[in-house]
Amino acid sequence: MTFNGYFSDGNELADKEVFDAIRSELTRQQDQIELIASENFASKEVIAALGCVMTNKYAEGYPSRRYYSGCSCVDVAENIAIERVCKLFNCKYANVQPHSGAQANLSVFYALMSPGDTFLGMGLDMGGHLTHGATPTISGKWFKSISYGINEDGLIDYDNVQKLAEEHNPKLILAGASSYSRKIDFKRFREIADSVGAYLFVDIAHYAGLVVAGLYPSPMEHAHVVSSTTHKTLRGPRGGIILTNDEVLAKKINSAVFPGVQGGPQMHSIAAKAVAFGEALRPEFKEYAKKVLENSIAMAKRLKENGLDIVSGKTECHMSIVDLTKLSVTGKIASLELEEAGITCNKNAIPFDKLPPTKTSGIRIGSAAMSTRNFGVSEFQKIADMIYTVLSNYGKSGYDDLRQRVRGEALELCRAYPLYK
Ligand code: DSN
Repeated sequence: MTFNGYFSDGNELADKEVFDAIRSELTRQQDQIELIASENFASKEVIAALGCVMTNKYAEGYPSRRYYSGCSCVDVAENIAIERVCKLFNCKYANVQPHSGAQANLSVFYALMSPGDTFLGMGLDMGGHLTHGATPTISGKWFKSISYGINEDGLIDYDNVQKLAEEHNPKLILAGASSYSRKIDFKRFREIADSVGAYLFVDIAHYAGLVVAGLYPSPMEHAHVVSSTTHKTLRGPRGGIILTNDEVLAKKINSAVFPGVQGGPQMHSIAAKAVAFGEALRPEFKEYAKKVLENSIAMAKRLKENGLDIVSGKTECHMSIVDLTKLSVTGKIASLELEEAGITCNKNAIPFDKLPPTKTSGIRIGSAAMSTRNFGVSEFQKIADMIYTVLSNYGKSGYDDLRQRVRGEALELCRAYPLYK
């Protein structure tokens, strides 16, 4: 395993215990079908930048305005990252320092609200993210968070969002989701926000790569502020970004990220973000995103042909939420059994789920990672059949052999499309 590229003496890690864990993780990634909708495979170049000497550098502040000397080289990397991400999303200002999506969201709250302020976010059980107001998080504890959700058809209930906005007069409305497979109407959200004088904050963590490719609506012309992670459909290193077209808000956000929420930025990670943004600017990335969407639609369609329900009836992005209520498996069992069969995904609540979040009645599947490995429509249709075979036979006689057979098929598929070779 010498792909790291940062030192070439073949001794990347003398620490055998840790190195063995890393090597095993590489093998796991190579040999399993990865359907976790929030995961992807960053390029070797991105991983090389992540493992570089910039990890040694403190650079509190922003390019040309640092609290430490010796920042000229990391300034170059951060400026490249900012310039590239602004070009990607067609926006004027970007902060590329958030260590994660959660840190990015916390920074936006810190910039735009005070403790006790009210905001609207999509409920966790309805497809929203933890940081969109769920009670165990700062977003739900330090602010008065009001949840909106989806209707019986599994679609965002915009009339209800309008009603809640009028009733609660929020300071901010947060649009975006972790498990919602349909296009979000950002224009409508902005109209609702304007009608009550609220900020519109959009979190596109899941959809960012598709937004870049023009395959999912861009919130940039509607939102006051946009956040994202960099490692999902955008296929970069783990991390967060915050974007805006408003100069005043951009300044508030910079102060909120540092010194408000974070200390020193992780400059190796910012260098890796710059590399990933460069990759996403290339025409090949649009081709990749097109495949992600085609593959996702094909997988959902095939699952439906097999008799399973997809929440909201279809997908318009890289992910689908599969409703398992017709089968005798919970989301928890399904994700465990599929892992045994060589397919990783996660349990996921379905709208109005009767089971607790630790069990759930659904799973969430996504196409971003295996599309990076060049799986096409026929491979994704095969994966849908494999999922159905495992879940519909769970607990029946001969099940263990059948699951083993699927494991073999998964391995064969993976070996046909090598990763990091
Ligand atoms: N936990 C991520 C996801 O799986 O959607 C979001 O941060």
